[in-house]
Parts: sequence; structure tokens; C-alpha cells
Amino acid sequence: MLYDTETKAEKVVLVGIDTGEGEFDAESCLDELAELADTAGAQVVGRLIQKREAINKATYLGKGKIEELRAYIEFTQAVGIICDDELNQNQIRNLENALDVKVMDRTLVILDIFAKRALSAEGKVQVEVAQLKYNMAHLTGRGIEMSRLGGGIGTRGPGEKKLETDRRNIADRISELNKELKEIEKRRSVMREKRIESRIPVIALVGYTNAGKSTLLNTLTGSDVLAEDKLFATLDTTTRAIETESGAKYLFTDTVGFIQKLPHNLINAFRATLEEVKYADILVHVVDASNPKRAEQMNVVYHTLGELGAGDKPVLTVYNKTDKEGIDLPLLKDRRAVYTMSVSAKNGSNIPEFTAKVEDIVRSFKKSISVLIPYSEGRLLGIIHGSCEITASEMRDDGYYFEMYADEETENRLKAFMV
Ligand SMILES: Nc1nc2c(ncn2[C@@H]2O[C@H](COP(=O)(O)OP(=O)(O)OP(=O)(O)O)[C@@H](O)[C@H]2O)c(=O)[nH]1
Ligand SMILES: [Mg+2]
Repeated sequence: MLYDTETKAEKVVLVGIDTGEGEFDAESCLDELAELADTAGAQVVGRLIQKREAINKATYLGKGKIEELRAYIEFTQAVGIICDDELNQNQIRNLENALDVKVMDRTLVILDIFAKRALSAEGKVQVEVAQLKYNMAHLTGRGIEMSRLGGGIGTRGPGEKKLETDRRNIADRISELNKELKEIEKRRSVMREKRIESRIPVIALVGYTNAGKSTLLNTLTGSDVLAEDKLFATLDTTTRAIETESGAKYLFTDTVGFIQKLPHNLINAFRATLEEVKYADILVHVVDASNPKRAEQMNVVYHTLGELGAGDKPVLTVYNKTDKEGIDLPLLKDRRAVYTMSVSAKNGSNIPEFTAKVEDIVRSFKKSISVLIPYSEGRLLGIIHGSCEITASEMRDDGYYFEMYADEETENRLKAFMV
């Protein structure tokens, strides 16, 4: 086809404010925004940063800078701008009036990427809720009109479905979706209960987007979770079981990556999915050691964990991608973690040591006990095999005898049979 307007990339100019505050400097914020824009299918044709003490409440940029941006847009033939901070309704309206192009922000782009990537029914509902809430709060009459006409970022819901733009219908749609979310949450909590019941240790892989969480899960389990050099390759949590050489079982859960300025709507919408992190026994914090901003990224991860109420979990920090050249050394010990180590998920180096360390940490929360289970209590064997690390066992006249490491809850349940 000669003229395919649907797939033609939107030309955009990135705009940021340098207040000298925040975890990242303005340039690297825009580097990341450029990656986000690219992932969302836009074509970045320029960038502009203004040094200011604070963001202008009415127009984001200062007056003079807006004029400069106007000329720049004309020069680059851009059809839109993406601001690095979440804009309010006024800022969007004023900028649109002054520039006569589509005005977007970081949040809108992240939501768009999430919409493209959502695969599961749950993910789709969560993203659509977040998108609609964003639209309710941000798009005034003109904004909605512009995006409806123009298409592109911010107009597509999950599965390339056109997003509802009629204000009256948006509210209805949100309440409909919220009902679905409640159902999903119920199902999820039943599944979680079952897992807790089985007492198999759950280890959640967390980290900045693109750190290599999915690759690590694949290496550990020989599975094929989608791993890509893209931001937010993973949206749905995937849980896989592995059995170590000593016969202990673990569940590893892969999660959505974190990013600075992760939209609040999105965190809320994904709360059910991210709850998995809260219920994990330990967290493995995967860090891209080759990223020059790794320290800042680590701070963002801890900040987000805190927001999710998972700030007090034991953490094992792994510097990943250590096979790459030109990594800034030293790789500092992470003071917030129980232990820090280096691996390469890609070529498998140090992975056996990693698994051993996970076992170590899980075991450090367990006690060595001996039990004698009468033959009539055979149902307890499931719990023992599932959650305990057995170091010795034999069949005796009066029952099964085990020496093993057990967590507190299992210990309590087996109290009557301890010897
Ligand atoms: N060189 C090298 N590349 C790696 C390593 N681990 C992962 N990668 C690459 O890094 C990119 C991101 O990996 P993913 O596993 O998708 O990262 P993720 O943390 O799951 O990312 P999101 O799901 O987007 O949050 C992919 O291109 C991987 O091939 C590693 O140990 N060495
Ligand atoms: Mg992933």
C-alpha cells in the first residue's frame, strides 16, 4: 500500500524541564522518554529542555520557550510534543492552543505501550481502566477531538480497540471494567491461597524495566517467557516452578518492570497483579549492571516497592548482564539487600551460585526439625514434600520419619508430630 496513514509514525518533539531535582538528570530522562516514544511507535524528530526552577502550572514551559518550541515544531514538521512530566488539563489546553499540535505526556505514552502489550484478559482490563481514567482527567473537549481525528498515541485501547472518548460513556465503561476487575481479583486471591497452602516458597523477580527479569526466569526454568530489548516487554505476571538439585521446590514469579514516574493510575490498576510481590517470600532485585544509570534505577525500584507495601521483604540483589563489556566498576554491595551478587542471565554464568543463594536465604527463614508422621496422617506428606527441605527420611514401624528444614507455619502445623 502506498499511503498507509495508520502505520505512519507520528513525528514528535520531546520536551523536558530541568529543575535540578529528582533521581535522574534531565538529559537521561529524555533519553528514556525517547525509548518510550519509540516503543509506542512515534518518531522522535527533536528534543528541547528548559532549565527552570519549577514547572509552570499553566503552560509547563515558560513563555519564551514556547515560542522557541513553536518555531522548532515548524522546522521539524512534528505533529505532536511529548512532555516528560504528567501534564494537567490546563497545561494541555494552553500548549495545544499555543502550538496547534497534539500535546502528550510521559504517562500517556506509557499507557499506550501497556495497551499494546497487554495480553491476558486481566492485563487488558487493568490497562483500559488506567487509560480511561487518564482521559477523564486530562482530555478536555478539544484534546479528545484532536486525538479522535489524529489517531496515534493515546487513542488505542488494549487489542488495538479504539478507546471510548465520549465523556458520558467513559464513566459507564469504567464502572463496568471495575466490576470485571473485582472478579479477577477474587480468582487471583483464590489461586494465591492455594499457593500459600502448598507452602512452596515464592520468589518474585523485580527490577527496572529491561533489566533482564524475564531472561533470568527463562534461564532458570528453561521456559520461554517473552524477553525483548524493549521497555515493558512483560505485563502479565508469570509463575514457574523449579526444582533444585537438593529436591527443594520454588516458585519464581516474573513481574512488570518499574520505571521512574510510573503513572499512579497504572500502579493502582495493576495493584492486583503487583500484589504477587507483596506475598512473595523473598524478592530478587534484578539490576542491569551495564546501564550507567543503574544506581538511580535501583532507587526507583526501592521507592516503588515501598509504595506497593513490599518495602520490608528480604531482597537478593543481582547485577545482571555482567557478560557485557565496558561496565562501570565497582559493582557496589547493595546495602538494602541481604546479599549482592553478579550474574549473566544470558550466558548462564553464576546461575548455579544464584540458585544456591536463593536456597540459602529461604533456608535462613527455616528451622531444622524432626518429625514422625503416623501412617494415618498421610495427608501431611504433601505439605512436607512441597515446602520442606528434607535432609533425611525413613519408614519406621510407627510412621514416616523426617529430618528437614521447615518454615514457621509448617512447623506449627506439624507441632504435634515433632520428635
Ligand atoms: N548481554 C546481556 N543481555 C541480557 C542479559 N539478560 C537480559 N539481556 C537482554 O536484555 C533485554 C531485556 O531483557 P528482558 O528479560 O526482557 O528484561 P525484563 O527485565 O524482563 O524487561 P521488562 O519485561 O520490559 O520489564 C533483552 O534484549 C535481553 O536479551 C544478560 O545477562 N546479558
Ligand atoms: Mg520482562
